[in-house]
Amino acid sequence: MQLHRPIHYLKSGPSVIGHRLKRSRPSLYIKQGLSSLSWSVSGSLPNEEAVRVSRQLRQQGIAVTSAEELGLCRHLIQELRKECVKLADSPAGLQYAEDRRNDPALKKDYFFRLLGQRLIRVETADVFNKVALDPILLSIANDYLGCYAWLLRYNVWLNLPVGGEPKSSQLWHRDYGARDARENVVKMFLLLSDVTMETGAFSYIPGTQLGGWRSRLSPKVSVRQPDGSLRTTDEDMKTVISESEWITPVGGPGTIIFTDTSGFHKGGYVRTGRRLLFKALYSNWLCTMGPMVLINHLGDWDSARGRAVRWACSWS
Ligand SMILES: O=C(O)CCC(=O)C(=O)O
Repeated sequence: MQLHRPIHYLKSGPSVIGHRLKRSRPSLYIKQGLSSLSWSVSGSLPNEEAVRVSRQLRQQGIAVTSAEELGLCRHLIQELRKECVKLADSPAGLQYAEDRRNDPALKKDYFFRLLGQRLIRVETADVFNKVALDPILLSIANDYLGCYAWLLRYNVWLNLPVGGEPKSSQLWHRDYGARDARENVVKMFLLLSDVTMETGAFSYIPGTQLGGWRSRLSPKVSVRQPDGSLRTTDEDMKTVISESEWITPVGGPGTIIFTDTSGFHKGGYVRTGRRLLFKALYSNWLCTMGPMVLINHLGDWDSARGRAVRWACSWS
């Protein structure tokens, strides 16, 4: 994939684990090279829908599908939903999941990470890591990234209405992390509630991912956050690209969005109700956003699932 120099929205993020690891573990360069070679020799997509999704992701930076269309295990997805709803309905869970940053300008009071805000240390296979490491989902990330990708993050997201104007990730932005040709990310959002415009749908400007045909889109910076990150309001985005071209997937539980968030995106502004989803982040590199999951052990499960799962956990 031909990548342009990142534009100003993609400036370096804060120093986090991934950045430190990158400097301290040169063997990761070798690992990454081997993973690309290995995928190019032995990687493949399991079905037609996965092929379509990967192709569309490459063209647009976003592709929408469903657990059913991709042929994911129905029982696993039902179990995931049950566990996530249980977490979202628990007052103690909400307290655990709250963003505890002190800075009111950065704190996301509308957003809860129900598996916690800290590094997740995996000692056993559970429904969350089984979904994040599902071979069909992994194959799409691998195909897009052109290697056996690393699973760097997963969590359960709950968004609630708090009123006021959209802020932070509810405004248009690009993610840190994809700073050069070596660092690409792809996120997978598996919706677990009915998601509409009212309940915080994700939006994306197609083609704005690194390497995309609109990668140089440069709307006005409407907000400069205290941490230096940049945001654009809907009004300013409309001046460079018509709203009719924005992609805002809506859908019920089981809807899946794959997206490269180096492109312009926003979401999670809930007017009424709530949004519940499962998110996983895959990368071909320890991107500057940093890993938030450390997989130590999955019991017998990982060896049974094969090469892609072993690679996905292999950075840690
Ligand atoms: O909550 C959303 O839909 C937006 C998510 C987002 O900004 C991100 O994943 O980088």
